[in-house]
Amino acid sequence: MSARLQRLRAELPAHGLDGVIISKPENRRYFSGFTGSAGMLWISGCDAKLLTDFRYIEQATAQAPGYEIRRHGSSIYAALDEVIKTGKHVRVGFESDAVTVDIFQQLCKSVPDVQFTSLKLDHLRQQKDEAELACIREAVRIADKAFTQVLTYIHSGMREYDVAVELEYIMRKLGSEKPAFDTIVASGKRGALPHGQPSDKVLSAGDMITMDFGAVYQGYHSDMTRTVVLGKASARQKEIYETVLAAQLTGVASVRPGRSGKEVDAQSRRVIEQAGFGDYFGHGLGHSVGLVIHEEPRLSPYSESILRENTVVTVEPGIYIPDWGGVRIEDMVVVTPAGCEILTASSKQLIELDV
Ligand SMILES: [Mn+2]
Repeated sequence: MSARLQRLRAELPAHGLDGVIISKPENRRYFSGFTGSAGMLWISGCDAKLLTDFRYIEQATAQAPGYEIRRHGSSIYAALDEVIKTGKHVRVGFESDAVTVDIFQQLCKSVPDVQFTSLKLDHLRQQKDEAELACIREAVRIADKAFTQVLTYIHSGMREYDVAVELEYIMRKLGSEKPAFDTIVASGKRGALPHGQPSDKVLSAGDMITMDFGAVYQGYHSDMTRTVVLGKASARQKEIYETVLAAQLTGVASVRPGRSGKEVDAQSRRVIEQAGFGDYFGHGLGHSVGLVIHEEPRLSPYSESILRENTVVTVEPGIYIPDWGGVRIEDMVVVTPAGCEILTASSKQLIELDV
């Protein structure tokens, strides 16, 4: 944690801040190790304090050894006022992407002698360290294994719900803390919905089935998508699948440090456009993943963010044709000095399942 705290403290002077209040759960966890659901950090040049309530004192003491743990009573804001006053700090940062208007008004009322400045801290989590990468690899491994297992379970006559529930059950049994997000299973024409929630639609021969799912291991997420076909693929299904696969491979090949999110997106998107399906790929190519399922930087036509080493991103092009269906293929990759390493191990060849 101390390297992370050092990087955070190094940011303070540039913002003219004496200290910062951290309330976003993922940042609270990242900078302290504390995984409880309530509490705030107060970090200044010399202070590292964790304010939480009765329920979490023991846990916080064990998880955040570098912090002074303060138990607050009915108001965490009153406790915050005490802590900040003790240090005589006046310019205080807060996370504007996490603090609601209500909380901000409460802060201003309860901690009156302070000048608040908004800032954002998520970029400090962009480059993953070895411990984080190990957790991500495990989350990826669980999802890969669940995919292999669920293929033996899928057959015609079952509902999309059944596939989604089975995937989530297998991942839990393999050690996932929870689903990384609401599992997507979209089959047949419903495959045209990029984020199709599983429904009671019954799977039948000839359906393509898009499954987008992930595991969580020690707070870190994985995210993968595969599209398979129930029975033999038609020529059209093969054509669209191969186009998405070519775009996916091109996207992966263009990930490297120094590239912007929009450059990588453009390389992959061009493959789909040149095949004549440009109108049917309406979302960005990918996103970063870590303690949160969708993190910055994104890979999209609008992303000026520059990829850096040890950033973990998804590469997930798709083609979605209304009243026909869709295909998406998604891997997670980690940016390396020369390019990237693909984390997701599952095959990307089109799988034809027995009906
Ligand atoms: Mn994704």
